[in-house]
Amino acid sequence: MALRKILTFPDPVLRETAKNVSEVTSETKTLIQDMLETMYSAKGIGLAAPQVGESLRVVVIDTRTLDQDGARYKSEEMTDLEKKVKQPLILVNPEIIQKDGKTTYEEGCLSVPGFYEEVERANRVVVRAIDGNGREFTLETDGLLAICIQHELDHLAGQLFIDRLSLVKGGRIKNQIKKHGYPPKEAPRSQENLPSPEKDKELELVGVTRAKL
Ligand code: QAP
Ligand code: CO
Repeated sequence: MALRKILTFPDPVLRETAKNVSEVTSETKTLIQDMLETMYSAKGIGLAAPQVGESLRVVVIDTRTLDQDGARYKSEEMTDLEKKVKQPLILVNPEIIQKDGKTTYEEGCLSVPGFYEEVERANRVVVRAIDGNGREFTLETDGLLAICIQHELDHLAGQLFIDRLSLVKGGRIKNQIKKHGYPPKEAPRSQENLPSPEKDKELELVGVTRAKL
């Protein structure tokens, strides 16, 4: 297993139309495992293959994952329909065959780190796909899982959540990123200034001891 590099907007690979997987091979399975590892490591709830530079119709999702502060994805409890879906969810060549209702959620994306905006989506979806073992299946769901599926399927069509905002809002974000790049990634606050032998040694080297702080 290996971590893969996550591409960020404006990388052109994110704009490509992903290709169907013709057969689930050992290579596909390795990609799926790597994507799961990469998603969990990045504290994400969903990842599409184009985000790791593979222009293929492969998606991994685990909406049970909570962010470190437990806040980002809290919202409601899982719905009954969501609970019926086994996670992590692997979707190869997925198609939304039915959708209805409307819902909004403050979405983010590992390929647009640090930006979060309300996006409108269908409330309930029915999806047909192939699983990680090459078997076709159909699922029905709603809640955060349905939102995440729609977000990830957008990636397979070269679409990002910032394309679904108003021209003004989306344009501002895109221009800001192109001009100034991404905001510095915040360090895990809980670890930053904790006393530790490593930190003490670091301070010693600059001639400071913890008592003087
Ligand atoms: C898509 O997004 C999604 O900016 C998955 O600094 C998001 O996993 C679907 C993440 C919300 C439905 C609702 C984003 C992690 C993770 C960041 C993600 C960040 C760290 C995003
Ligand atoms: Co995304």
